[in-house]
Amino acid sequence: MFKTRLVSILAGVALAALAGTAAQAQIKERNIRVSNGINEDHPVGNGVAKMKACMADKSGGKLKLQAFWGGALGGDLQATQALRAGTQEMVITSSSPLVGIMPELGVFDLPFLFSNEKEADTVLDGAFGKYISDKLPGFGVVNLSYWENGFRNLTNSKRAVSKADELTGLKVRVMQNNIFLDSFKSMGTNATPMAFGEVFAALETHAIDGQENPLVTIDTSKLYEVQKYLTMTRHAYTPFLALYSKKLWDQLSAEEQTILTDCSIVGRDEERRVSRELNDKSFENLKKQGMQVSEVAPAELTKMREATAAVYQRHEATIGKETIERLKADLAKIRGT
Ligand code: TF8
Repeated sequence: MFKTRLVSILAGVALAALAGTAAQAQIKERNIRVSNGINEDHPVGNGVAKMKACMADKSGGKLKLQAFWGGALGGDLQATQALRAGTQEMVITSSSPLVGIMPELGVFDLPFLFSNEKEADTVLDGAFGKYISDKLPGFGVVNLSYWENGFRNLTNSKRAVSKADELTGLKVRVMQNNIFLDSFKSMGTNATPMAFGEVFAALETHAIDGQENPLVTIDTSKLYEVQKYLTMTRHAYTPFLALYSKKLWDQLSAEEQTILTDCSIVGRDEERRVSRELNDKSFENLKKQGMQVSEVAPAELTKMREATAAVYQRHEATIGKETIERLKADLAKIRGT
């Protein structure tokens, strides 16, 4: 009696192990390179660490994630082109520099679009995020999930800016797309597009006066060393896309694809959590490092919104009317308006 029970237990264990082996047989030893323009102490570092552990766990150590930081494999755009060519597996990139590749992505750069992180999460993790992600394979990349870059604020080395008209004439670096360029020109700055990797040096040599990025990036990329004034504009929310090369994705088994997708979500959740936690800490650190902070009064923010309102119409044809309308409809639903 005892013996037969033991035999059946052992048989069960053997079967389970076999099933495990069958799934693992669909997983090859792989080294997956993921590049990042920011530094490892940015919350993306926390997210990548979680994603890496998850992949090791689910693949029996076969799927390895190797991260490169500080633009070591090239900036956002360059790395994305490497994915499209199939010479690099992954990048965690802002959507904004990729607008030249897929114009619909410009929808996220429309000024003052999202009001808070919850709105961004709901839109990105919901039907609209999927609508955008479904188009990306047509451009040679697969979006595993949306991570967070965050709400952007303006910095400069010339003067404290708390009013809309104080922006006039400031030489501000913007990300490489026409929507950002138009928004900042519309607010009166002398805007110049530039890759992120060149920004620190350009600020240091005063080739430009200012730039705009989330507090966490201003902090972890040490922009406070070359920027004195911080203005809390929150003029745009940039998502990060966790992209995989479509060419290389198609060579993966279904099991490998599932592991990558699931683990990217584990990474995303951690990254967003740390990003929001670090936001306040970065704010304190920027002040401690000597930055002078200007809040923008609601009436002045309204002026900035008004100055940039026409950007929506001017780029509607390029982004696509349907894309903008879908997103606006989603936002209206979330806001209950
Ligand atoms: C920018 C972006 C960048 C990020 C980073 C390279 O200003 O916000 O800081 O995409 O990962 O170009």
